[in-house]
Amino acid sequence: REAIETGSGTSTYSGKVPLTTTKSGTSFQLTDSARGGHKTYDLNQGSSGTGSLYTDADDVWGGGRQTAAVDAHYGAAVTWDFYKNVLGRSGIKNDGKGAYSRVHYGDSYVNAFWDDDCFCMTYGDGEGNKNPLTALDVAAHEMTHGVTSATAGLNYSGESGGLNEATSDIFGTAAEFYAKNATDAGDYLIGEKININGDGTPLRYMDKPSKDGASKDYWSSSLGNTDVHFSSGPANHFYYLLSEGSGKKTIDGVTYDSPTYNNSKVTGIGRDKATKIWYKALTTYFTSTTNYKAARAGTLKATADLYGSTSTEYKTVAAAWTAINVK
Ligand code: ASN
Ligand code: ZN
Ligand code: CA
Repeated sequence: REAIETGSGTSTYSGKVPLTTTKSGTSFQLTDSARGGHKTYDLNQGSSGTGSLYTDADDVWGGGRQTAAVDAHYGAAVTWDFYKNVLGRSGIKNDGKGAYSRVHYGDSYVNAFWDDDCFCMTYGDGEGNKNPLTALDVAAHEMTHGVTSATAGLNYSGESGGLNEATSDIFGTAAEFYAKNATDAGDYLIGEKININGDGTPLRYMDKPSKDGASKDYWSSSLGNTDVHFSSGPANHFYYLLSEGSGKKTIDGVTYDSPTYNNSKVTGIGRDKATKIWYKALTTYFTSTTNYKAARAGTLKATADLYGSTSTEYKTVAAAWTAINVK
């Protein structure tokens, strides 16, 4: 007999968190039956197969090999809840079914990824196996690759690839804010918890993407020739501007300073509306070949559907695209 249980865990990056588990016989496993049966497995430094499903005797998780699994299982649950409660989507394919996570991939592997073939997320342990890539925004970023694949199917190269990457950063960030986790508060930074640069700086910045030294702040005709993790910059910047507006702003202790291409002033409409607009565009108007110009048109249509074509929201979406040089 199996029953849905509420356990708890001590994570790497999110403090002490609740975990939804399943009791099987006398032990508990990382199977989230409240969220489509999403499971978390230990690859134990391997790089293929499914690994072993995590089990525990008392449903209090963490320590040793369990710690990264706590982050991954919690991150998948938060992302599931974000999609369900904010966007009305039930799972990656909107079919109520869970996926699975694999942690402890490889040796000193400094990345995490979504794979359409296994329909799963995988996390490395970082340099020296010391900083697993399991932070909340990273988990939501990877899971969102599954959502993009199941919806618009944005091709992972050229401008559509940048929009694919930005979609993962956008909902990764929205999910992080949604979590209201006291240890990993929401911000417009990507991967700020995983110390991927060794100096505490985040992987990416949405207010001014060029702060990472490689991402673009604005659209240009050569944008499609840059790596998708850098051509995402202008769309991340669009989302920040649409949410919070241009110029200086401090949110929960983090100071942002967002420039615009034409020195225009953008007044944000708030993150919740920006998130709903991007989601409606992604699931209604974006296709595999959507480029930046088509993304402007698609988000404007989505905004007209949601708020009307004479709304402040509509005008601000137009202004935010113009502010990243998409006319
Ligand atoms: N972590 C990377 C990403 O999700 C993996 C990749 O390059 N696809 O974008
Ligand atoms: Zn990605
Ligand atoms: Ca973040």
